[in-house]
Amino acid sequence: MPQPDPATEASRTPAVEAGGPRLPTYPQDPAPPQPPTPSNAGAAADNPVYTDRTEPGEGGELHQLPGNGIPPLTTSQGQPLSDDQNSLKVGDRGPTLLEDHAFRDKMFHFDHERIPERVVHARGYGAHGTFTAAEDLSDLTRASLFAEAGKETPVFVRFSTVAGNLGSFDLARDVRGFATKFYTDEGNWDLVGNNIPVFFIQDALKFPDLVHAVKEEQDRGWPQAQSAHDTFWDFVGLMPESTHMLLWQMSDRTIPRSFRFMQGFGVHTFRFVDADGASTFVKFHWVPRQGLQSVVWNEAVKINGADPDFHRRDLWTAITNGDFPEWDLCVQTFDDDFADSFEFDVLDSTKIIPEEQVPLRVIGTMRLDRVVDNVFSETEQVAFMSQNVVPGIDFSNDPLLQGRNFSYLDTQLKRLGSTNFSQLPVNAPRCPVMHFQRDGHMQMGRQAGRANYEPNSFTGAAAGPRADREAGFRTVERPESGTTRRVRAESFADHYSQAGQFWRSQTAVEQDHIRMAFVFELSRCEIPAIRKRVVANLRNVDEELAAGVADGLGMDLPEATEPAVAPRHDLPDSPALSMAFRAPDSFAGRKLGILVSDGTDGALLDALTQAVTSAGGLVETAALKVGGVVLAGGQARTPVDHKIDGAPSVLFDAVALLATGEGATELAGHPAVRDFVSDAFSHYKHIAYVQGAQPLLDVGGVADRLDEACHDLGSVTPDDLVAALAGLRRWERDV
Ligand code: HDE
Repeated sequence: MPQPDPATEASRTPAVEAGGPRLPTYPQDPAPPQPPTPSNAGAAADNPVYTDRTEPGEGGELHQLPGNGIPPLTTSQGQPLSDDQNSLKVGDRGPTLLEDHAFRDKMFHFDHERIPERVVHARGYGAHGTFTAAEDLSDLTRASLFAEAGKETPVFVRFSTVAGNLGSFDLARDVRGFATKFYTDEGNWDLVGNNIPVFFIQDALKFPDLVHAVKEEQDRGWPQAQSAHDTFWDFVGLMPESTHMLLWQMSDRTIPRSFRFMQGFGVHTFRFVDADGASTFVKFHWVPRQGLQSVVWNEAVKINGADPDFHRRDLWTAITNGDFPEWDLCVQTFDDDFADSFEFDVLDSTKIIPEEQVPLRVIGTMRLDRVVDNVFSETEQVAFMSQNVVPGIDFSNDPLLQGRNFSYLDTQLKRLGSTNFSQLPVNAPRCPVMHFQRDGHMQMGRQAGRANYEPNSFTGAAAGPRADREAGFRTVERPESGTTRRVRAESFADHYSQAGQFWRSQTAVEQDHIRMAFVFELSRCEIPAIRKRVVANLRNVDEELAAGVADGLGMDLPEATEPAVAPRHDLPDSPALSMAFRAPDSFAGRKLGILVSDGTDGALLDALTQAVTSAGGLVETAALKVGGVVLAGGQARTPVDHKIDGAPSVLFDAVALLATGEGATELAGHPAVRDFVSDAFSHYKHIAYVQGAQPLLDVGGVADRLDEACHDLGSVTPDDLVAALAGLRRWERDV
C-alpha cells in the first residue's frame, strides 16, 4: 500500500484538544534536511522488458505488475486500476466508451497540468537550505531569526532569469532573480532580490512598460530571452534613469557562470526595527563564499546551444555532490543623518551606497543543501512576495518597493488560482498560523469550532486567536505629510553620475566587455535613431565609453542628451563594484574537462582527477565514443562521461588534453575537437596537455600561441596545475 502522505497526516492532527476549535494546521514541507538522493535511485542495473513481474497484453503491449515493493496504481480517488495500457472500448476495435471513468480521471488531470507561468522571472530553479545567524542583532532589529548567534532558520531560494519564458535558455544576458523565503518562527520573510543592486526604473508604475519592452515583440513573437532588440533599447533610451542599470546589465554579471557564483541584493532600502520601535535603514547583500565568476559572451551563446539547462544543472549537481553553496548575508545600515547627507536619495532604487562609504556587516550565512523533490510543487509553486516581512523588518518609502508590495499578491492568485496558495507546502509558514480567514478554493485546513470571527465571547481555545499589541507586527511610526501629487522627487533626477562611477570602477577587461556588449545589443536594433539616443545618453556617463560604442557601431558620435541634472564625474572609484574584487581564489566548485583517447596515460588521468577533486573541483571526461577508451597498457574500456559532440569546452572552466598517439590524430579530424581546443583558448581558459596531444593543439590553431596558461603536463605536476587553475582565465591573452 502507498505510504500515508505526511502532509495529509499533519493536517489531520488537531491543533488543540478534542472539544476546542481546530485551528488551521497547514500541510507544511514534511521533508527534513536529508542527504542528497542520487538521481538514479531505484534504477535497475539491468531491466529487461519481460520479467516475472510483467504480462504481455493481447496486442503485445507491456503490463508491469505491482508487488516486490511496487505499489498498486490507483485513480486520483484511490480506486485500484486493473489496466493502464488500454481505454475501455466496445469490442477490440470499437469506439472508446464515455463510461471509462479511469480514462477521464487521468486525462482530465493531464489537461490541466499547466498553470500560467510568471510574467517575469518565469525560468527559475530552486533549492532548500538553512540560514544561520552570525550574532545577536537585537540592538538593530527584533526579527526573531537574528535573535542569537547560531540560530537556524530554514530557507527556500529560487534563482531566475527575468525576460525569458519558462522554456528559455539559462545563459541569456539578463538580470538574475535571487529570491529567498525565510521560514522564521514569526512567519515568512521573503527577500525578493536580484543579482544586481539597482533597477531600471524609479517608479513601479513603469514596470509593465519595461517588461513589455524587453519581452518578445508583440507583432512577431521574438526575440526570446534577449534584450538585444529595438523595443527594449527604445524604452530605456527614453528613460535615462535606466542608464546606471544598463551599465550593470552590459557587464559580465548578467552572464554568470553559475547561480553559485553570484552576489544578491535586496535593492531597496528597508528598515530594521528594534523592540522599542526605533528603526534603522538597511540594505541587504548576499555575498557568495564561492567567489564571483562569469562567462564571456561568445561562451554564453555556445552554452545555450550545448546545454540550455547549464545553470540549473550546475546547482543540482553541486548540491547532490554535497558541495553546498554558501552566501553571507550582509547589511549596510545607516540612520536618517546619513540618508540626509548622502549624495543621492536612499529611496531611489537606481542608486547604490558604495561599500567604501557604508561597509558591509555580515549577519549570517545561508547554505543550500537540498534539491527539490518536485520542480513543479516547489520551484514553480513557490510564491514570493516583497510584502512578506516579519516583526523587526519594515519597508521604506521607495516608490518601487511600495508598488511591488501591491503587485505580488495579485500575481500569486493569478498563477496559483486560489487565495489559499499560502497553504501549499513550499509556501506554508513553519510556525503556527492562526486567523479567521476561511474557505476559498482548495482549503486544506479543517477549521473547527463556532468562532470564525472576533471579537467573540467564547473563552479559552474556543475563542480562537487575538492580535498581540506588543509582540505582533507594528509598522514603524514615521511622520508623513504633504500634498497628494503625481510627481518624481527632484532628488531622483541625477541619472548618470553613479553610472560613471560604476564604469570607472571596472578593470580594463571589464570595461572592454561592457563596451562590446553595448555594441552587440545596439547592433541588433534595426532603427538607427534608437542606437543614436542610447549613445547620446552614454556621453553623460563617460566620453570614452560613448566614443567606443559609437565606433563599434560605425556611427558618428551624436550630441550628448541634455541631462536633467549635470552629471558628476568626481565620485571616487569603488573597487567593490568590480567582479575582480570578489574573484575566487581556488578551483573549488569548478570543473575540468579532460579529452581522452585510446592510449591515454591512466596514471596521469588518475593523478589529475585526484588533484582536482581534492581541491574541491570536478572532473568530466570526453572521448570520441561514450562507451569509453582503452587506457595505455589496459585491456578493458574505461567509460567516459561524454561523447565529444556533447561536451564542448564551454561547459568547463579549464581543459586538459590527454588524448595521445593515433587516438589524438583520430580526434583531431573531428570538428567538435577543433572547436573544443580553439574555444578554450579564445575564452582565455587554462589548457593542460601531454606531448602526444600535439595534433589537437595543431588543429585548434594554438600550437604556436601557447602562453603561461597552457601547461605541459610533462613538466607541471597535477597539484601545481590545480593551483594555477584557480586563476581561471588569462585575460592578457591576445585572442
Ligand atoms: Fe519583481 N515581480 N517586480 N522585482 N521579482 C515578480 O511576481 C514587480 C522588481 C523579483 O522566483 C512577479 O511571482 C513589480 C525588483 C524576483 O518567484 C511580479 C516591480 C526586484 C522575482 C513582480 C518589480 C524584483 C520577481 C512576477 C516594479 C529586485 C521572481 C512573478 C517595481 C529587487 C520571484 C511573481 C520568484 C517576480 C512585480 C521589480 C525581483 C509580477 C511591479 C526591483 C526575484 O509580481
